[in-house]
Amino acid sequence: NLHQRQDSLTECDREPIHHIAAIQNFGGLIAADAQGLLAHASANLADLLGLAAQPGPGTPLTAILDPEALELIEQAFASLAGIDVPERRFGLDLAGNGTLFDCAVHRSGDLSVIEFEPHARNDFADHVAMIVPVIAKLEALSDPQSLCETAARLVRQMLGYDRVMVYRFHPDDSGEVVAEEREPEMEPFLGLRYPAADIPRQARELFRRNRFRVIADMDADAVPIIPERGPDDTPLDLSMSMLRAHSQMHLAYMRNMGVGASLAIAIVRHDRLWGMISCHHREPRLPPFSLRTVAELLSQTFSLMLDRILVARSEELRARARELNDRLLLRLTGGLALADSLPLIAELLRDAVPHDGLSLLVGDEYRASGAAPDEAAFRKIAPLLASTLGGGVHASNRLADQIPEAGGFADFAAGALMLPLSRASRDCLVLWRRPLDRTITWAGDPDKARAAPGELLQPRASFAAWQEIVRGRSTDWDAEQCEIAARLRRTLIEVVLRLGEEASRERA
Ligand code: BLA
Repeated sequence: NLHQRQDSLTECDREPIHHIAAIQNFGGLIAADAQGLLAHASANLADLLGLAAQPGPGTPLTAILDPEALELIEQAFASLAGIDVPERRFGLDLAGNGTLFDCAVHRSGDLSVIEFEPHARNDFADHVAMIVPVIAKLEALSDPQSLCETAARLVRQMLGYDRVMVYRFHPDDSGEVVAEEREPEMEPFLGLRYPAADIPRQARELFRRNRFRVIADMDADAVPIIPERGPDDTPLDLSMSMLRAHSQMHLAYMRNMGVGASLAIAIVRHDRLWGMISCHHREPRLPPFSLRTVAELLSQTFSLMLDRILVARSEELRARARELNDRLLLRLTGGLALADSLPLIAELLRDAVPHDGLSLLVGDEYRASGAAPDEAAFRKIAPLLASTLGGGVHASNRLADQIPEAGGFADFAAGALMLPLSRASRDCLVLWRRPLDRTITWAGDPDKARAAPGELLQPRASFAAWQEIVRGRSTDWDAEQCEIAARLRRTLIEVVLRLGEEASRERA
């Protein structure tokens, strides 16, 4: 069972990635307590700042940092807004020796964390200059797909990775590459699906909070944080760090994908991960912090635009569904037989609730369209629907899990959205969806996609595993689609009731 599999915590889900006690080697980290005394530092601190020796815990920051820089850093801490976004200061002469650094500061528990990396002196103004035209290009768009495609193009123009993808999460936490820009010789990933397990639960939660990830070099040695554990015997919490070193599992996965450097930006909508912009490069790569900050701004604009487009679109769909509902009601009360209303119902649902087939059973009459079981097959399951699934709207991505008799037509009608039309009878409308493994094709050589156990860190193997999980399942019916279907059901029930009353009045 898909949901059982997802609910069972795996080893991957348990790895405490925020306590890794190491950072990537392109920057340095200082964590100080409320008294301004050093609590932790990355082992490369002396090197980066040109100090005579690595300062130990308890060293006052005033003995490490230049007073002017420290003042600016303190101002940055004072500006922290209490939200999970670091304050940034560019071009600080941290040690007062003329070497400039770009800095990000945030608080981790009681500690104040300063992260820094060499300043990108020459390109700084160029990065600022990109902002307005890039936002203007995104603002002009009005549908999600062109928003994703434009974002992929702009991010690739801006950051220059070999591959930039917009990756969209589905309700079951699996994901799909919905837009891609890549070097021509790179194998296309567009349309590929990945199982939920490729981003373990805690990594997902961390990614939702700390939305910007860069891995500069998959093969670089991480730099330890010293001491590894603080006075309370726990490692520094690196949840909001920008330099944190990454899990070896993830690095292995990326290497297996042929990725030498990556950058990932989470797209969050309604507090949930909607998707991400994921960049891959074959060689090590690190865009300067100022450029990463512009990319972050682009992704925030993307999120706002996406929300605007999706809200407008769902209002439009609902309005259209209401209108068609009214038309249906009018035709039905005007004498159209319920059983003959299937084409109108199909039109009503076409855009609002995508489906591949419909079944309608009213009294003795069965009508079907598209990928739907024939009358004999449907009549076999009809008595079981209400008894097994209850009287309300029921959504399933594999009906055969609940009703084994539905297995007979599951190769073309696997998922079902069931709308019972009366308590007493078997009348019902069912929307069908094809199984995913019949509708999605693997872009590469399918023979390479067979997973052997233990190979799951290979993306092809992982994709094959995903195909195994979804075998015989349709896409999920989302909440909005169920709501539109429920509204249609109320209309139909109203008609059934009204016709029933009229019939009994005629009899009386
Ligand atoms: C993290 N895995 C991630 C992240 C992404 C992916 C986006 C978080 C962002 C990041 O840190 O880069 C997965 N990236 C993808 C996918 C694509 C992509 C699917 O570009 C598709 C194009 N990963 C596994 C398995 C494990 C695993 C089986 O596949 C189990 C051990 C682990 N993934 C794993 C871990 C992290 C991760 C531990 C967190 C890494 C960290 O933050 O330290």
